[in-house]
Amino acid sequence: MAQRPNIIFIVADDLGFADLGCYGGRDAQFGKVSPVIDGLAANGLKFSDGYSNSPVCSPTRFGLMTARYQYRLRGAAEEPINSKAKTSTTLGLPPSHPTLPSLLKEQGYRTALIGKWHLGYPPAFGPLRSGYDEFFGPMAGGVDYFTHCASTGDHDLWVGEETQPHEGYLTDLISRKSVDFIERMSASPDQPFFLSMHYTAPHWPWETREDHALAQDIKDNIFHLQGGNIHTYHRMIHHMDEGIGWVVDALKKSGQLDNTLIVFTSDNGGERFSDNWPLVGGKMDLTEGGIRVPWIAHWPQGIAQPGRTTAQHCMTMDWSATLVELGGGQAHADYPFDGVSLLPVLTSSDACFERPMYWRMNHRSQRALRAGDWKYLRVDGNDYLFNIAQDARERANLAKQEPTRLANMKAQWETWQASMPPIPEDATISLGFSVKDMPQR
Ligand SMILES: [Ca+2]
Repeated sequence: MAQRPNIIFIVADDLGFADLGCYGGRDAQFGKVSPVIDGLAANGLKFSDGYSNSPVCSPTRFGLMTARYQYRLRGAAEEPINSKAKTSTTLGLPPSHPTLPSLLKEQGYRTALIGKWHLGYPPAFGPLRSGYDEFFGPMAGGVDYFTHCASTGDHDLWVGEETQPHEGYLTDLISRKSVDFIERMSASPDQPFFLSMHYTAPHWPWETREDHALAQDIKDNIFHLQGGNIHTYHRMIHHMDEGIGWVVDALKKSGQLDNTLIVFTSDNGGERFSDNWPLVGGKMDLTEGGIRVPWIAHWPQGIAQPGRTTAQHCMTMDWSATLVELGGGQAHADYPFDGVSLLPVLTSSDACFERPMYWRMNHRSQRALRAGDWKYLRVDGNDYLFNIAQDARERANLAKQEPTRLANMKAQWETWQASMPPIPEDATISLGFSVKDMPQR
């Protein structure tokens, strides 16, 4: 086998299904929103039916780190982990658990997380305790782009296990630190690297690179319910896209682009300014808009027939399993993967396999199963059945037309549910806003 590829795994925060041009997103007032990412898709592989492990931040990140259903870990029952976790010794990713970076590190990869962690705080938890050699970024669920303070007002930009002040717009800091990492790694090209780039963009607060003055106005409530618009939102995505362009340039310059796998996705469906067309729902929902997200892979030396789109079903933890396999590793015997490797789909242009996927949410007692063209969905005690291949918008409920199929899928979901720990009694749900702040559809 040739030299194992470098891996760069890019996660946007709350980016919706159709926010990118290559997923049908509209242009901004200033032009193309995501030309660099669109270019990666055009020269790589795009997934039409890829999902996140959860419709909310930290649960998806547990799935990403462990390659297992996040429901297996107590911390992942928080929807999402909030600031009260700061002193907790249970609400985080246990350092004893094997992770995507730790399994790659065992195979000789140099590992870094540049960007958001959101899986618990030191001293109980932290990226350096879970397989990363280096960490630069926030630990909280949301921080201001300029002050780098969390919603509590605490400064939350860390280098390793210490907070450190840095000047600048967070999206750009993440991009520049990533370029710096790539340049440093290129000094020893025989040893591959795994870089996690976890942008906070385009998550609230609604600040572009020019909006530093705004940071002072909203410092008491960075949920920023009185601000933002689609123009600001487009610009925030564009800043991230530019930064990914800097990373691609750094890879080209150091001769590493051809043998680097770049994966791009979002941690959950879009939030209030997002475009999720044609899907309904968004962050916190198990309708498609909450969980179907962009998945793009770019790897000139590895992807068969670049430029294609695949209908392969996948979710976040499948990518973790894929990357571990690609790096030559495997699951720890005590922590077998729930994720399924997608490597055949990358390296062969006609590979496609059955991949039933399960979700559950404490919020609104939601449950979902996507199996083939079909989806079983429960929200607020109501059961629905949709043919997603025909009706991704989930408006044509076929529950009455196909009662046997509904019953079978419901039973299948319940069998899966019985294999998972129950939702803990003390699990919390944190919503950033309600119908009092803005009207619901
Ligand atoms: Ca998120």
